[in-house]
Amino acid sequence: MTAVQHDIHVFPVSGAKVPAGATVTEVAAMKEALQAALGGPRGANPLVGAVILDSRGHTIATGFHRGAGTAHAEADAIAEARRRGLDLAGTTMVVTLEPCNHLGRTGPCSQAIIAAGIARVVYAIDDPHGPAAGGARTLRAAGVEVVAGVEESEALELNREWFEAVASKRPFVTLHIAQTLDSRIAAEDGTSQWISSPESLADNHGLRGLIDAILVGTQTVLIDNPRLTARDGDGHAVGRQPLRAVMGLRDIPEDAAVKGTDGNFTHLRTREPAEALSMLFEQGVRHVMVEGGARILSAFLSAGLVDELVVYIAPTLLGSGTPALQGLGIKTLTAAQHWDWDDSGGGSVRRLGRDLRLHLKPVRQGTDTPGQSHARSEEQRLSDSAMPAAHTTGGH
Ligand code: AOF
Ligand code: ZN
Repeated sequence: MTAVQHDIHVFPVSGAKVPAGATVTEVAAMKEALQAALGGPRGANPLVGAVILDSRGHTIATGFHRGAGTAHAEADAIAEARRRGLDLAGTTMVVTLEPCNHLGRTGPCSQAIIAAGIARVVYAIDDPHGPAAGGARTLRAAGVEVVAGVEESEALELNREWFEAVASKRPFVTLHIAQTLDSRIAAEDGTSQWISSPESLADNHGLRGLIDAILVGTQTVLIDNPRLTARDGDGHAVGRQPLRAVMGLRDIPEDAAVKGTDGNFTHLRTREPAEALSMLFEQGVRHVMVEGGARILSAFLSAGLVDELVVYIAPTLLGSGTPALQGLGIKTLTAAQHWDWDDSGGGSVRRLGRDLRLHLKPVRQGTDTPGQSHARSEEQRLSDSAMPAAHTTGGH
């Protein structure tokens, strides 16, 4: 933790001119904003929180980003203030990310801040995403006072996986597992519907509405023939539909349900997670949900290419059948993969009907929890010839 508890501090990070340091009140507001950010889901966009302070330093509005396609945190906070009939002239916006400068699906936040008459912006970390970056410059040019770098390491930690995905030009990866208490995803005879409760299925279909693509292996298509659409409780396809992606070398039957009729389908002829991700990135995918089967889940985990884990556990035992994972090339406990509870996007542990929903993020090397890199060592890889190919050296 940083020791900023008193006095005036300056945190220059952008190399740009810093007009003043942040006050103790603003640092406290930044902690509030970081907390508010956790209300949103992870994915194509970072978690972002914003707090507006009046001239006496009192919080008058709080906002956060609810995922790609929805209002940005700054706009959300401004809208809340407007709903309450507040005048924002002369106020301070404290936000966990540099306000965006682009007209994306929403925005640009820099213009919304200027238009609202906000006098001062305190933010935590620069936006690394080329098209959106540059908000600080625009704000300063319009005469808004800007302070950058407040609680910067906390803001980096908040979105560590997102920053890494942006830097390596690959989609953010959510891995989804629906399993029994004893980690089976299908019974001995191959039956797998319906392990999860209707509440878990609804939750998963909600996630499908937020992502850009959903990915399974050819094996899953050949055995389960899934549709991979986002559906409501009645089974009707609803909302924005993710790209349906299947990876693997085998051909996909003409009549496979996943092909659909809307053209929103792609076959990635590779067994390598890193290659599949770069193919998806080239097709514009910024958030992919990997749904299975066991080989694909294991290959992504082995490669250290999972940013977020969502596990639905049904209180059901099978005792035999298909295990959720096929082996991660781990031979000894010290080589185990460690995961952290992720409090964002609905929390780390939740009951959904009869099921439990667990939400986790990777433990990083160099963080304070004991853990190993999630990427497999060359030695592990060579000693495990049964694994599907996973040749990336990237990872956590
Ligand atoms: C902000 N505030 O709350 C977020 C920002 O597709 P769009 O229009 O939502 O833009 C997404 C990009 O905007 C994202 O990659 C990141 O650079 C920035 N996210 N910016 O000012 C926010 N979520
Ligand atoms: Zn924005």
